[in-house]
Amino acid sequence: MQGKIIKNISNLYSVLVNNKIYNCKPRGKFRNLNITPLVGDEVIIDEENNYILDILPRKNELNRPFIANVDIALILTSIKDPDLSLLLLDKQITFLILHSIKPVIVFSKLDLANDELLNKVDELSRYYESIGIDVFYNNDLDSLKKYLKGKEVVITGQTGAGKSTLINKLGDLNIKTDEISYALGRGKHTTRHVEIYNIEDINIADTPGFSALDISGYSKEEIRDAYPEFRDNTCKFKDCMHNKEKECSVKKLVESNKILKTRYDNYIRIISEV
Ligand SMILES: Nc1nc2c(ncn2[C@@H]2O[C@H](COP(=O)(O)OP(=O)(O)OP(=O)(O)O)[C@@H](O)[C@H]2O)c(=O)[nH]1
Ligand SMILES: [Mg+2]
Ligand SMILES: [Zn+2]
Repeated sequence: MQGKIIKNISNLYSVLVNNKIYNCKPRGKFRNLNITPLVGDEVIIDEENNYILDILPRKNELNRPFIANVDIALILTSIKDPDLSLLLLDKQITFLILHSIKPVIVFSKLDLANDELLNKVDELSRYYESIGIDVFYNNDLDSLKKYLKGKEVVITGQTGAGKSTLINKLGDLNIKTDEISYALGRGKHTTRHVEIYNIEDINIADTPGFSALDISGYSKEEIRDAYPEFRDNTCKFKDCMHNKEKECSVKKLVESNKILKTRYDNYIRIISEV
């Protein structure tokens, strides 16, 4: 039988087949091949013995969070508690583009911000939209729901940003959410597994949050090419890294505020980390 993995807790996978759930373990061959089934995978199961026998080819996959076959990733970005981190946002955007998944920003916790911060977020929204990344606010549920219609969605982002809260509101669900704890200065992770929820015709996966993202395994050039605003440059050198080069049209656009300074600074930081 063919079905879709909708939940994973340690080595147990919930596979949905015709509205019925089978809790399956992967066959030993996957471990030998070093393949891990992912939530979102289409799989063939042995429903008598509760085994995953095969995984169908994936459209795309992510390892942070672990998920396969998604159209869109909502990057939940709180602007306060936890504080807005543009580095984490830009890293996630780059990471998703490198994995052929459409990044969409959803800002949360606008109710906790003062006017100055709200103006800043407004400016950021306009910039990100200008480079082709759609932006929503987590209190605009109607627009978001319309936008996500018929899509396979994963919700990703910082711990405590409000991922589970948003899914609860979209679907009138009751996933566990919690106050973030600042004990030891680290947020507490409330969601600990990946699970897909079906809300009308939207499939949306909740995932555990994180507070840092490591984009290793990619070259500096790949990261450069994942910056949409660098693509139509008129730099002197075709392979310009927009970094140490003297004549660089991208750096000029940063100086004249046509390219957001924080986006550029985060680019330099990301390529220095890989
Ligand atoms: N003021 C305010 N609080 C919010 C908002 N969205 C979520 N919260 C609160 O933020 C806290 C964390 O929300 P969660 O939904 O658990 O966050 P999460 O992103 O799922 O966190 P992890 O599962 O740990 O990754 C909860 O106390 C929520 O009630 C918002 O827009 N405004
Ligand atoms: Mg959560
Ligand atoms: Zn350049």
